[in-house]
Amino acid sequence: CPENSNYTSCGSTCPATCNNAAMPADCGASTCVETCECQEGFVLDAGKCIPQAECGCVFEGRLYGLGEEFWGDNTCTKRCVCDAATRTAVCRKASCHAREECRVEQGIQDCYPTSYGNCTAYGTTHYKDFDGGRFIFQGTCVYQFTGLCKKTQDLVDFQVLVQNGQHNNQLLSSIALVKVKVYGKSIVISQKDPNKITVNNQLANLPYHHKRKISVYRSAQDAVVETDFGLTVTYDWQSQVTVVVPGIYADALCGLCGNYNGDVSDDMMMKDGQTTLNPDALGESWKVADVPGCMELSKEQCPTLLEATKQQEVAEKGCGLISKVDGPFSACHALVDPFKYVQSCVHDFCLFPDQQAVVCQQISHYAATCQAAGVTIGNWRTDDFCSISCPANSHYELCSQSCSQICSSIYTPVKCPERCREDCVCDDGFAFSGDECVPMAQCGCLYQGFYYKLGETFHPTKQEKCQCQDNGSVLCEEVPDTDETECKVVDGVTQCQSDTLGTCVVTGDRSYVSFDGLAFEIPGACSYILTETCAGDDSVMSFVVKIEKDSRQKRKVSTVQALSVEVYGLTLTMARGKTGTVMVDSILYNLPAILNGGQVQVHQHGTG
Ligand SMILES: [Ca+2]
Repeated sequence: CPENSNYTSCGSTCPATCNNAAMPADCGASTCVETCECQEGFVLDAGKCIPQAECGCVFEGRLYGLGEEFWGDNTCTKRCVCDAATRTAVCRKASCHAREECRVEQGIQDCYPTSYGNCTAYGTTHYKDFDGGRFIFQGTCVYQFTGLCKKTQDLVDFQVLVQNGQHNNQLLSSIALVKVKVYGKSIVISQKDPNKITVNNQLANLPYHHKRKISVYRSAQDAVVETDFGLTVTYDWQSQVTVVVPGIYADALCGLCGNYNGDVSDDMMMKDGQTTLNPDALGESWKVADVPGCMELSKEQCPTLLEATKQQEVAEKGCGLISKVDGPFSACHALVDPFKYVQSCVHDFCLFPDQQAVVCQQISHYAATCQAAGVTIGNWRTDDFCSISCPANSHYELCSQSCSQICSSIYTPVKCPERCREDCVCDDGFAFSGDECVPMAQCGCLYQGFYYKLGETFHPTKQEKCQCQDNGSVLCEEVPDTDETECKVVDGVTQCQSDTLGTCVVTGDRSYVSFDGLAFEIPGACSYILTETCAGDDSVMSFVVKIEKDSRQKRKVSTVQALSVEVYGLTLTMARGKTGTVMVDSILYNLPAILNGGQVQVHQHGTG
């Protein structure tokens, strides 16, 4: 028998529940059944015996949970809450907003939006704001894409930030990072961590759920952040970000996406309320954070645009594909006018002629728009043009509507898309687990809203160490909470480590002291790996530290000429005689430098 119940050979056919009034009137007192009967003071609720005091409220014959909010009528004019103290429903007058209507969706009556606003940035980097305004902005700092500005009680506060990529001091083509701040969570989707996200700086697999308020999942090639109040943010880990907001946010938003008041003439409004025609001025006003070396310097005009247009319009493997009369998108031309898409494709090609990906992103944007409109498109990718390399055990499909081959669908329902999309689909017998296709039997675990791959270990709290095991079960054990172990989030992974640091020292011409204290001498004057993480251990962050000694000349000692650290895909070089600076890849930074969003910090300490 379940908890708080006992077996009886002759129990009531109508045991007491939280809603006794809903019991059939003809409950025969004379008949009895073999059953598990709730103990004294407990009643049956959803198959469990719970204390009677934990029962919810009965309102007009229906049972509601403690604290649950619901509509007390079917026209959404009476909002009720099941009061936990009195266990009765307390109702007040209420109504839907102007841009909402009262209806039933998936069995739930509520106020639902009648319209949605849509703001997109794609390519290098073309913005289309909520009211349809278009501009190009390529600033590489962190900017407010959109967010709530007119705060009211009814609207949930949120903020969406974006950052363009930057590479070797060249403006790179596209949005590289999207940050969604809502309900106290900061969710980052970044080019740097494909197929993953970070939640409050903690690296996480998809899907991720926070109560019933936020859910982040993968849909085709996109990460989708969805909230319970109708905000949807989509980013493809490459270049395209889309924010959809319900109509009640009209005229309450601000940022690069504009105010969403239906009037395009007051878009490109800077933070001080002035409108501008200069996207860089607009961007600068919505800057929320600096990144070392970041700037607003959009390349809007391309001097060779005419030539580029001529070349691309006829190119078999280029922008011309979009509008080609008998091409893969011909069925779409009537529904989605290709003109603007070809234009922005040619524009991006002109700015970045040596980056094929730029053209691919533009064509892919048109392809996705066509598919969203329900058009069947032809195959437009080839092995040597915009090919998608799918991970192991998966294959590319032009029109995929799959939503079942996802491990997490075992535990929580997965939204199936209405229309098909280009996607990498797991081969038969495989399912998507985090960022890879694994045999169905090797699916992972959902635990406290996070998804973990099979075998993955994690620390939900300082005192707990858990592992995802077979069949989705999670085994946790307590870890001794001693002062020597300190847990912290390192690159989004909670790591508990000893706070005693290992130290390895190189001094002078030839002296070395190893981590474990062995002193030895090597007089050589080459480049050496001082230390590096050895392959085979995924649990630690990988890095390499190298030293370069200058070739010994007569009567000169061979001192360390340069020290380089390779970590997080960056190469940091500190060179002799260049005090106060660090070379990051090929760019010289003045100290202190904060890199990769704070993952690497370089600062001067004493004279070093
Ligand atoms: Ca406007």
